[in-house]
Order: sequence, then C-alpha cells, then structure tokens
Amino acid sequence: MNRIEVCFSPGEYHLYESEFDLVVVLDVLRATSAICTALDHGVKEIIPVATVEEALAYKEKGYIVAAERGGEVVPGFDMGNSPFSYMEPHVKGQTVVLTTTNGTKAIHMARSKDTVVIGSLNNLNVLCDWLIAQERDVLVLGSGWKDKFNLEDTICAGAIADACLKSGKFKADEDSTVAAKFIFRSSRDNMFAFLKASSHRRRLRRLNLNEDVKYCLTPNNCSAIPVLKNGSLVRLNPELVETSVVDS
Ligand code: 3SL
Repeated sequence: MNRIEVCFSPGEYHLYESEFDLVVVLDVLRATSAICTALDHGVKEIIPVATVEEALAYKEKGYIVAAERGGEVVPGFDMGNSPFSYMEPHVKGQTVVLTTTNGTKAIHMARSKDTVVIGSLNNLNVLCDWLIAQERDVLVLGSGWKDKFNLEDTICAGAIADACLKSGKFKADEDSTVAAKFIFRSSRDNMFAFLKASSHRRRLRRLNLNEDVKYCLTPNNCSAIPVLKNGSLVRLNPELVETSVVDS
C-alpha cells in the first residue's frame, strides 16, 4: 500500500519532504492551471523561475517571458499568468519562461525530487490515473499564498487524494489529507460558489479575472501532465496530444 499525503503550503514542506520523492505541485489560481493549459495547447516547454530578476535575465536573452506578482503582469514582461494567454498562436511550439508569486516558488522548492509533476483541476483525471499507475508514495504540495493555507489548492489536493484513496492502492496517515478530502467533497458541486469568500477569489475578482477563475475551476479540460525535466516543464504524456480535448 502506498501513501498519499497533502501539504497545504510551501511553509510546511519541510515537515513532509524527506518522506517522498514524487511531488505533485498545485497552484489552481492560476500558475499550474496556466502551465497545464500551455502544454495542452502546444507550448513546447515552460522554464519556471523563482524570481523576477531571473526572469529578466532570460528576457534579455530574447526568451518569451511571463511574470506575475500579486495577480498582475509585472510591467515590462510579455505576459502574466492567465491561462488564456497560453492559448495564443504566438506561443505554440515556443519556450516560455515563467515566474509567479507562489506557484513557481513551490516548483522551485520541490525541484530536487526524483519526480515533480504539475497538477490542477484542469488535468485532474489524467493525473490521478497516472499517479495510481505509478505505485509510489505521493506528496501533493499546494502553493498556498505566501506560505499560508489556501482553499483552492486544498480542494484540488483533496480531489487527487480522494481519487487515489478510492483506487484502494493508497492510504493516508496525515490529518491534512483527511481535511483536504472533506473540503473537496463539500465543494465539488459548486467550487466557484464555495470559493466566493476565499481570499484569492476576492483578489482576482478585484482584478476583473472572474473568467480566469471559472476556467481554472473547470475539471478535465486538459490532458497534459507537465513534468520537470532538467529545469523545464515538458509534457509527460505527448502521446495524448492527438486526443487532447482542446486541440481537437
Ligand atoms: O501565486 C501564483 O503563483 C499565481 O498563480 C497567483 S495569480 O493567480 O496570478 O494571482
């Protein structure tokens, strides 16, 4: 029996990291939803970087660079964190460098692990099927907000834990995993309404980004599983490109 556990935020990662070498990083609003969307729509690779300074260095070398802080595009950069920007024809087949407030920081923290994959509600089923087939212990790491707990990553982490536990191949020991599962089950019939009072939904509403939120809360509209290889996020399952919902 393998273990699946949920770590609510990067601030708690040190409590879990030594027990796992397969980590799923989530930042439902919006970094990992954008990354799944990008690879699903034919972006060749995403290079996640932790700081705006690193992103700037890539920009000076001529890369397409996306930078977000506090939900907004950092002035001087090509694009931000909206999943819709990664559906644009000019990014198809390209390398995109990305830095975000929380998501790329969490990816950076997990980078020394043997396997780091990217999750979201958008690629939920394909990711869960893959995790169940691995027969390995799994840590699901929410990006949270500046090291604090957030609801949207917890819902997604709970959905992943729920599916893995239902397969009968996993067990969970931590209360964080049990709590995530219950939060997912309480929210699954209307996640958008459930998150109405959440801090990040309020933040994105103030920025007129409700359509982004609705997209990010739509399960299974992507088939890509992004995996970290030599510092870049690439598609783990390119064979599914042909059958991708969005590309068909
Ligand atoms: O924190 C992050 O990495 C971002 O996804 C935040 S936002 O959705 O762009 O506000």
